[in-house]
Amino acid sequence: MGNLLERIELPEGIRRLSEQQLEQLAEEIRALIIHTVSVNGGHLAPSLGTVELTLALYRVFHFPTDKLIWDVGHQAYTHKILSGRRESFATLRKKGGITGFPKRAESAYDAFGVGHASTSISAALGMAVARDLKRETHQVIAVIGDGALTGGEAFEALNHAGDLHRDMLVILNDNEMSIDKNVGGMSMYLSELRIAPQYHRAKRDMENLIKSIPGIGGKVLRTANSIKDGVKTALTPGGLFEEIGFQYIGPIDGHNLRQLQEVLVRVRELKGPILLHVHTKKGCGYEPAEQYPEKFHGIGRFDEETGEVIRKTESVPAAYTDVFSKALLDCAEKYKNLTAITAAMPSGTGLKAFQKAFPKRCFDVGIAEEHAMTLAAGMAAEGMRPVVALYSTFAQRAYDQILHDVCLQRLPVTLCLDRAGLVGEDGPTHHGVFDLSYLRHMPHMSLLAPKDENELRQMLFAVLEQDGPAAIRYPRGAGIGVPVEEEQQRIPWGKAELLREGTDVMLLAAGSMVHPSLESAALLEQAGISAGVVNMRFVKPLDEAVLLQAADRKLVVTCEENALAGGFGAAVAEFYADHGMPVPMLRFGIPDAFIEQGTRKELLELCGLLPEQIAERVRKAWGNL
Ligand SMILES: Cc1ncc(C[n+]2csc(CCOP(=O)(O)OP(=O)(O)O)c2C)c(N)n1
Repeated sequence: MGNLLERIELPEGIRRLSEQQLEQLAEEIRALIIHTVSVNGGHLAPSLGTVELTLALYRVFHFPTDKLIWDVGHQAYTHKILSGRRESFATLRKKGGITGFPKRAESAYDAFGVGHASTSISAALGMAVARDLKRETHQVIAVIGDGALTGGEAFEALNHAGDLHRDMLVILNDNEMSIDKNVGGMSMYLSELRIAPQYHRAKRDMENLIKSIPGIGGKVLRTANSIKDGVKTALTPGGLFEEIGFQYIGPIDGHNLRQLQEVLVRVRELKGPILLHVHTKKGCGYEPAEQYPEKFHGIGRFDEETGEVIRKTESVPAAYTDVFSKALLDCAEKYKNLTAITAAMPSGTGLKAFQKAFPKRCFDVGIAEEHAMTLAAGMAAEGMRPVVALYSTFAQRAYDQILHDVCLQRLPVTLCLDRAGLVGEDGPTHHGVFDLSYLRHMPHMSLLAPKDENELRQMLFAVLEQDGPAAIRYPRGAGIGVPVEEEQQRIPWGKAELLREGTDVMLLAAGSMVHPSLESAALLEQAGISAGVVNMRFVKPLDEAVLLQAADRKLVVTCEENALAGGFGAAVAEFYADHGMPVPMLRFGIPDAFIEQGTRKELLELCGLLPEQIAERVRKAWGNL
C-alpha cells in the first residue's frame, strides 16, 4: 500500500482516505513516533494513546480555524505530525528543532502553549468567549487527561464553563494514569463511569419501554425523570459533570477510529459545554510502553526492538533524586513526625521508596501543588515535619501558598525542589530557573543549594534540625560523583564554604555553579589572575561576613543557574548597595529571556555559563578595571 504519511498532503489529505487507509495511517504515525522518541527521547506513552483520537479530530474538525487545545501537551505528537511538521519531527526536542509541547510561535495549529498541567479548559473557555464576542462560529476543543483533571485549575474552569454555557467541547482522555497511577476521588468516579455503559443501556431500554405504553407512557416517564433528578448525581453516568452544567457523553473507546468519528460528528452539532469521555490506553500499540506506562511516560533514548533504555556510560554518578530519596528514608527513621508529599510525581521526585516504607506518612495529592503546600502547612501546624518534593518549575503554581500559608506562619515545611536550573530538552516550560527569585523575598524562608549530591543529603539533615520554612534546590540528573557520606556532617547554618583562596577576584557560587566556578578559577590562574571560589550553600540567609571579605578583592563575581533578575547575584548586589559599598561586580546566570530547548551543555553555553566562558568574561573585565 506504500507509505501514506509521505504521500498525502497533511492535514487535508486525511479527509480523502478510506477507513482502511486511516487505520494504516495510524500505524505509520505510531511507528514514526516510536522511532523518533527512541532516538531523541520524549513523551512516548501519552502520545501513543492519542493517535486515533487525534486522527478522528482532524477528520471531523477544521484546524486551525477550529481551535484544539491540549492539556500539558505531551500527548500531541500526532497533532504535530498531522499539522505540517512531519518532516521536522526528526528534530523533536533538539536545539532549534520542534518542541515537545504545543507552542504558538511554532505553528498556527498550536492554539495554546502548554507544559504545565490543567490549563486547557480555562484557555478553551477564554477562546470560546473571545469567539462569541467577535461573532465568529468556529469550534473550540480542549483535550484533558484524567491526571490533569486532578488539578484545581481544571475544576475552576469546569465550574465557570458550566455557568457561562458557551459552545465548547472538553474531551476527557482517560487512560487511568497520571505519570504514575492516578489518585483521588475524581479518579475513582471516572472508574465508575467506565463501567457504567451497561447501566446507560438498561436505562435507555427502560425509557423506551415506558414510552411505548399507550396513553400513560409519557406521563410516567416524566414522573420517573423528576424522581431521578433527585438522585441523578448518584445514578446517572456523568451526573457530576451534568450537575455542573456540562452534557456528558461516553465513555467511548478511544482507539476505535470509526466510533470516534461518528461520535465527534454528532457532538459537533450540539450546543453548550459538552464533556466527551474517551477511554484510551497509555502506550497503545507498543508492547513495552503498554506494559510499563510509567517508565515510557517520558523517556530518554531506548532500543526500539527491546524497549531497553540506552545508558550513556555504565557508571554514572548517583542522581540527585536518588540521593534525596535515600536521605529522606534515613531522616524518616530519625524523625517520626516526618511526612512526605508529592504532587503526582512519586517516581520523578524520588518518593517511591518512602511511599513503600511509610505508606501512612506519604501523600500523593494529584497534580495539585497549591494544595500540597497548604496540606503541608496544616500538618506542620499540628507538629509534623512535612517534606514537599516538587519540581522547581511546578512549585511556581504554589507561590501564594508558600508565602501566605507557610512563611507568614513560620511553619517548618521543607520544600525539596528537584530539576532546579536548566533541564534540557523539555525546554522553557520546564526549566527551573525562577525559584531563587520567587522564594528569596519571602520572609522567614531559608534557601539552600548544594554544590554536589553529598551536600544535598547533608542539607536535608541540617534543615530538619532547624525550625521554620526552608527550600533546598538541586539540579536534574547525575551528581558529580563524590562519595555520599552516610553520617551527618555539620553544615553550619547560614555559613558559606571557602573552597579556594584568591587575591584578585572572588567567585561566589550557588549550587550547581560551584564546580564550574572552580574550573573557571583554574583557567583564570593560568591567565595570571588569582581567583578565589566560595560555595555559598545558603542563598538566604546570606553569609554576610563572606560578602564583606570578598569586597576586598578588585572584582566580585556571582554564579548561579537561576534568573539574574531577583536571584542570588541580585541579592549580593543589594547587600553591597545597602551597605554603601561600591564593589565592582560581574553576575553570571540566566538572562531575562525564556531559554529554549537543547542539551544542558548547549543551553549553559547559550547563557554563557560554561567555565571557559566565565573565565573569558572575567579576564576581559579584569583587563578593563
Ligand atoms: C502543574 C504540573 N505539575 C506536574 C506536571 C508533571 N506532569 C506532566 S504529565 C503529568 C501527568 C498527566 O496525566 P494525564 O493528564 O492523565 O495525561 P497522560 O500522561 O496520562 O496522557 C504530570 C503529573 C505538570 N506537567 N504540570
